[in-house]
Amino acid sequence: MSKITIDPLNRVEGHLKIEAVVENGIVKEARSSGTLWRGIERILQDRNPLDAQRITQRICGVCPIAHTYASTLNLDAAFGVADKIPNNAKVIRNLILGSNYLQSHVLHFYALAALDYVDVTAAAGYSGNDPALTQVRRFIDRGQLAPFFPRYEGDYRLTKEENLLAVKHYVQALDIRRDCHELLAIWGGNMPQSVAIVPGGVTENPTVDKMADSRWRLERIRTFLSDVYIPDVLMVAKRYSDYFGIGRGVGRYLSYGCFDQDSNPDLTQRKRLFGGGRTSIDDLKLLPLDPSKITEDIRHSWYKSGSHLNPSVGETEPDPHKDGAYSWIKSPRYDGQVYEVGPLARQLMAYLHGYEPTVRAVTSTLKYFNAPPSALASTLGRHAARALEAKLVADRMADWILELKPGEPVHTPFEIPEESTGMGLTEAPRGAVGHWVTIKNHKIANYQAVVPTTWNGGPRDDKGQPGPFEQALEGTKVRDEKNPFELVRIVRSFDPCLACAIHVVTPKGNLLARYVVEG
Ligand code: NFE
Ligand code: MG
Repeated sequence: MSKITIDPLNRVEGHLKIEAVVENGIVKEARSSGTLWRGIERILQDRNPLDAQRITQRICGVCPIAHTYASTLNLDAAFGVADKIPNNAKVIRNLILGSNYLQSHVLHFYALAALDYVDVTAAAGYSGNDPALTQVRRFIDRGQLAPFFPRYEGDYRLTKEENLLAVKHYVQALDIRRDCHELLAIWGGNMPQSVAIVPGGVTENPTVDKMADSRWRLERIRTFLSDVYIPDVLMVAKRYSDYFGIGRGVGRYLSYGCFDQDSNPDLTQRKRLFGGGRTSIDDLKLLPLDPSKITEDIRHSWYKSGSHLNPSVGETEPDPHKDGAYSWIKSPRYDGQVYEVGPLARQLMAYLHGYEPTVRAVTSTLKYFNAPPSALASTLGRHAARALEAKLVADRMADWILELKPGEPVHTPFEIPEESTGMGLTEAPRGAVGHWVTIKNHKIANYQAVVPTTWNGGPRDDKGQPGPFEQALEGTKVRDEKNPFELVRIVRSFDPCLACAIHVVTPKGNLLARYVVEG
């Protein structure tokens, strides 16, 4: 028996530790641990409720829009304007969230995950005239190998030509991400930390100029998604097709649904582009979602708050020396059961709701790989779902832009009530995100956020059931314990973000950097 420790696991957005106990080459027990604390919920106490929209975005620079959207749905409900959002505002909110999805999915595949499959050293000695490959070759020649190294060795399977193509696309993806941010900024003002999505609507008015500007930027992104991102995922999937059978995990999926299409104040009934619900990969039946059944366990987390509480009455009391705890992440559960969230969960739900483009995409992908639906519950299934979703979102965004009506309202005024409660459920790029607020004396009395990486990366719950990362790792065959490719590929397929799940502190007060401002 031996133990593999991978710490930090992430390429960017660190502080996730994975420990795996391996016996006879198989992972017998895995532990997922968030190693730094997040205190956003406590920071929000006693503040003006409107601060939630600004402060919760600071949870993360990758998905701040998911937090501005969830906090705003939360405040729309608490302020009594959830059913009064003008159509223009609904569309602009969706365009901002959609742009954030696109940059996040492209970032994940190229910058965070693809290097587990692509051998960048193929660019060493490159003598052709492609500028991107020449640039990478210069980095390699100078020995400037980050972010490509350190890495695990021994399982790179693409041909030299395929590797070169993927490295070229890695560089191209950086430009496409900038396009996504610029597209977002047309409607959201800036990225990260947009100020445009506010309770009652948005702060940006549609104009013909902005609509035209968005359309041509979006077209460039759509071309990249169709001609580069999806073919690259298929190329990797062909060479590593055994990963359709690796990293299955819990096999139960949950999504709140996202991209609002009407203003039903009951978010579980609101019409959304991708409908919400729950399902299991084994029977693929669409099950309803009742948010009162969501709880967070803390038996193995460094908190002394009550356990198994619904987030509407959730608590965040740290206890850094607690016996038996091994993570700062809590363990969200639905009706006591473990669920995976993310693009795969969303697209399974969209499939079950009968969303035609998803049905077509899923059917043709399974046919292409001659695979049964159960193959989707896997490392490659998560990558495929994310890439397909990016295209489906971008396609709809092209239509949404044309639904905007310059000159029509974008906002409904509100007053902050003395007492109220709210709940905001939507989907971040990485999965289900929920914010809950209690307002007393016009101020925030309690605020709770339960985010995708809390669902996926949490530790064992009060009953000892392992979280989704842990379940996906347990039972995995590790070929070479010094190069545990299988484990990093599995966890990275979820696209973990630890800043979202918990927030950064420097417990010893270390000096990180000193800045001198001159002038
Ligand atoms: Ni920091 Fe986030 C997303 C949210 S993940 S990226 O997507 O909410 O936990
Ligand atoms: Mg929380």
